[in-house]
Amino acid sequence: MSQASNQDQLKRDVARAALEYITPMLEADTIVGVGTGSTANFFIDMLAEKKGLFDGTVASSEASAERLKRHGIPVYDLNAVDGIRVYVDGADETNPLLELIKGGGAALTREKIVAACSDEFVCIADGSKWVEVLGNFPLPVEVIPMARSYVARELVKLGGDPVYRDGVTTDNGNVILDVHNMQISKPIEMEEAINNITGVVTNGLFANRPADILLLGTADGVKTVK
Ligand code: ABF
Repeated sequence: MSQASNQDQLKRDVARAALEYITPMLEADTIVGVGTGSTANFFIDMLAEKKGLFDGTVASSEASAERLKRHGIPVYDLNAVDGIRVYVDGADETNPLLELIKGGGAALTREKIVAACSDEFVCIADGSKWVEVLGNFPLPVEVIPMARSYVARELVKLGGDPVYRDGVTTDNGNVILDVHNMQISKPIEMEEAINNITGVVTNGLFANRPADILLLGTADGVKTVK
C-alpha cells in the first residue's frame, strides 16, 4: 500500500473507533459536535449510519456542515442547542498531554468554540500527528485582517516566524498567519500569550482545553490515550 493510502486507512480506523466510542451516548436528544478535515470527513460518512438515533450535530465549518447535510444529518446553529455531548475532530499535532495544534484547515476558531461547549472532546488522528513537543507543524493564528502586520511583528517577538496564508479567508472573514519554527514547550502559556495580542481572534493551540481522549491510528491498531 502507498504511504498516502496507508495513512487514509489509519484515518478510517480512528473514525470507526470514534463512532464505536460515541454510540452508547447517542440518544434522541444527543447533539454531536463534528470537526473538519479529512479524518473528520471519514467520521461524518460513518456517522450517517447512525442517522435517526440522535438529535443532530453542530459543525465546526461550513464544509463539514455541507457534508453532514448531504447525508441528511441535521445540523444546528450552536445558539440553538443547550450543549454538545461529545465533539469528534482531528488535529495537526498532539503531544502526550493531548494538547493539540489545530487549524491547518483554517477552521480553528469554530473548532475551539465547539470544543469549549462540549462535555467531551474525542480527538482522532493517524500516528503521524504524535509529537513529544508541539511546533513542528506551523501554528495557525486567525487574525482580524487590518491587524495582520501588527500581529505578525508581535509573533516574531514571541520567537516565531509568521507566514501569511495567501488567498485564504476563514469562515469568519479573517486571515491566517502560520507561525513557523516554534518549539512550544509550554503550550498553555503560549496559547495565552498569543491570545493576548490585540487583533488575534484565536490561535490553534488547544492546551487550555485539550482533548479528553485521543484515538491514535498506528500500524499496530488504534491506541486509546487519555
Ligand atoms: C481539523 O482538520 C484541524 O484542526 C486540523 O487542522 C485538520 C486535520 O486534518 P486532517 O484530518 O485532514 O489531517 O481537524
